[in-house]
Amino acid sequence: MIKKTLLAVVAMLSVVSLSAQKYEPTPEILKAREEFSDARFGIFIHWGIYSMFAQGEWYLQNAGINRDEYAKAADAFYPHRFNAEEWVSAIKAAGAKYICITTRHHDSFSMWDTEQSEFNIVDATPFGRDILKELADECAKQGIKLHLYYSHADWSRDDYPRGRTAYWVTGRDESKISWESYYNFMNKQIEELLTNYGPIGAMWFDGWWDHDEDKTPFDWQLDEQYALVHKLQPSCLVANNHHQAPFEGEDIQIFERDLPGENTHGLSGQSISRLPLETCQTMNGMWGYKVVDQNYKSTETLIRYLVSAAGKGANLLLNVGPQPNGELPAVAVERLREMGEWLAKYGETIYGTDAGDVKPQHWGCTTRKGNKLYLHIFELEDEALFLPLSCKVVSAKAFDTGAAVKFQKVDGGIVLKTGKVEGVVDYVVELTTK
Ligand code: FHN
Repeated sequence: MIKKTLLAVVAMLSVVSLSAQKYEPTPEILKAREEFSDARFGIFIHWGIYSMFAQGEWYLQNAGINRDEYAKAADAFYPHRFNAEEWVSAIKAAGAKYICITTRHHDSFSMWDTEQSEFNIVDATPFGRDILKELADECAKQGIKLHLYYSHADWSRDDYPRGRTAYWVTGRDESKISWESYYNFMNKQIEELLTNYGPIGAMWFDGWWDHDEDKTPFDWQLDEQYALVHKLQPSCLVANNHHQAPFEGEDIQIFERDLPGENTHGLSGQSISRLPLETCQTMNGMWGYKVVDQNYKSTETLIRYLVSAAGKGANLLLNVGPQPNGELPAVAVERLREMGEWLAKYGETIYGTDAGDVKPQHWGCTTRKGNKLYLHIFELEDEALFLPLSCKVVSAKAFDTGAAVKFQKVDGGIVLKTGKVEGVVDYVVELTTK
């Protein structure tokens, strides 16, 4: 009896020490993290059969309908205007450096030719094309990185252990719930994604929160899954949108609809780690295509959001929800083009920068690259600006015209004689420092 208890304790301790094992990122991962941070701007794509209902990607759960009735949309999904070349060109023109696409969202529909389920774009639709393959090939051709969104939560499969969402979705056979089967299914899908689609920049998981209110903690067996990702592609970063501070084994910290340190949407506000940071944000109000949502943010707002993310040392992953016909909405394409025009001029002050020496202020924010400190002034009522700085400022000039900007050294920093700033998207002043 004593022997048995001792063995159980030893077994328990080894489980604890295994799961508590510290993740040591490899040199490949460290390099990939750096490249990721340097990119500063990516485009998120939420696309699936939910676009057919045109009510956003949560339609199945929000309507609380029968999963088999919902699945019939697949048989009519024929996005004949999908053109990977057009998508990638529009995204590149925006100045974005990577694309993150939903390979399988919570509704369970897979957007690639998976062997693990018939409910996928090749087998279940008359379209029959592997859009992920087309996109991956085009990304490789145009030299832009591809990241893959993958949902942990699932609202259609019988074997998925029910979480706190999709309670009202009917048609699922509760007697078939099996974590083992579901976990195996996910890992086989991940293996396909990381084997058949070329180099993948990051796996972007989402849905952990479906079990965040369980009485007994739900074990997603993430350690093993993250190890699988790194084994299949040693440079592939792991991100998980669990709305918590990062877990062991993750390479990116995600914030949703809020910049790091802010929490206006109730999904962020978690402590900020030293990992590369990324904020995902919608261009209108929803992730998946929603016909009534034409409330697109202005180009000025989007540019300032990108700049503000950079000012906090974070990337912006800006979402576009393609239409059911496969096109990106025209307004979204226009916003992308205008952001690209701005970045073509001011990209130097965004890409490859770190958060600047002065933390975000009511007037704007700062970014830094080497000995250049960039002030991004959105609006300033006063004629001059006090900057608390510990470094020495050698010169100051307007970034776009090169005209010198006068400044005066004072206790604890400098006073920059900018004049009032109004009616511009972002007045950038470049300081050379020592
Ligand atoms: O439920 C999803 C939602 O549909 C969307 O994919 C966003 C993107 O960050 N993440 C989840 C909510 O946290």
